[in-house]
Amino acid sequence: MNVTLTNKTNETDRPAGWNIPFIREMAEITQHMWKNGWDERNGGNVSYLLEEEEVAQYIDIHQVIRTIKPAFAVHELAGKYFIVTASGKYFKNVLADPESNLGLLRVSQDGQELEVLWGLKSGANPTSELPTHFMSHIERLKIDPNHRVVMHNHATNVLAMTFIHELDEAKFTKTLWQMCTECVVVFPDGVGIIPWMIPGSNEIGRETAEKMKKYHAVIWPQHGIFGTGTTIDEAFGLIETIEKAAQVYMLVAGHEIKQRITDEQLTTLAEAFGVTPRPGIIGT
Ligand code: 2HA
Ligand code: ZN
Repeated sequence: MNVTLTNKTNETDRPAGWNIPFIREMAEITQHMWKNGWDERNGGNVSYLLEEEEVAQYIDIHQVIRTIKPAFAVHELAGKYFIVTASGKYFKNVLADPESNLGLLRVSQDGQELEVLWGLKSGANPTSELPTHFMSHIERLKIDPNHRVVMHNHATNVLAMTFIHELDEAKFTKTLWQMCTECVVVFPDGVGIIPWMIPGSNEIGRETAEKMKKYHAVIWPQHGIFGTGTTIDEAFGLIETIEKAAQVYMLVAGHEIKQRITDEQLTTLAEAFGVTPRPGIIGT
C-alpha cells in the first residue's frame, strides 16, 4: 500500500529565498527585533553589505529585474551589493515572505542607480532610511573594512531614556556604562546622539553618518537607535546591550541609588577586557 506523507517542514513549503543564508539571516533577525517590541508596524530597517561571490552563489547577478533611482548618488558604494528591508513593510511579516519584504540591490557602476536583483516584489522600494544607511556604510567602511551591517529600530527603553536624560553624549554614555558591567566592554566608544530631526531625509543621513565617524551606535531622540557591526549578530548585540542598559536606567530612575559601578571599577573593567573607553567620560 502506498502512503503519501505530507511533511510541513519540506523545503518546498519554505518561502522563496529560505535556502539563501543572508536572506534567512535577515528574516530571522527582523523577527527577533519585532518580538522584542522594537519594530511596531513598519518601524525599523536593516541593510547588510554582501560580497559579490556570496551573492553569485545563489542569485544570477547578470539579471537586473529593474532599476531604482536613489535620492542621491553613491559613487563610494558603486558595484556593492546590499540586502535591505523594504519601505513601509512590517518586520513581523519578513519571515513568512522575504521576497516581498526584502530586496537585494547592487549600486550601479556610476553610483546613480540601484539595480534590483532579487525581492522587492510588486514594486516595493528599499527602506525610507536608505540615505542614512548608505552614508553610514560609507563612513564605517573608512574606519573598518570589515564593516557590513547598519541596523535601525525603535528600541523602547532607549527611546524612553531620551525623554528624561540629558542628551549630552558623554553624560548619556556614562549613564549607560554604569547600568550594566558589560556595557563599557561592548561599546567603549560610547553612543553618538543627533538632535531631533525629520526621518527619511538626506539631512538626517548626513548628521548620523557624521557621528558614525566616531561611534558604532547613534541615537535619534524620541525615535530610536542605529547600530552597526561586522555581522548581523554584532550590530544586533550592540543594540541589545544598549537597550538593556537603558531598560535598567528606566527601572532605577527615580529610585534611591544605594550603590553604583564606580569610575574606578569602570577603569579596572576596561583594563581587564583590553578596551579603551572614549576619553573624557570616566572621571568626569
Ligand atoms: O519606517 O523606522 O525611521 C521605518 C522607520 C523610519
Ligand atoms: Zn525609525
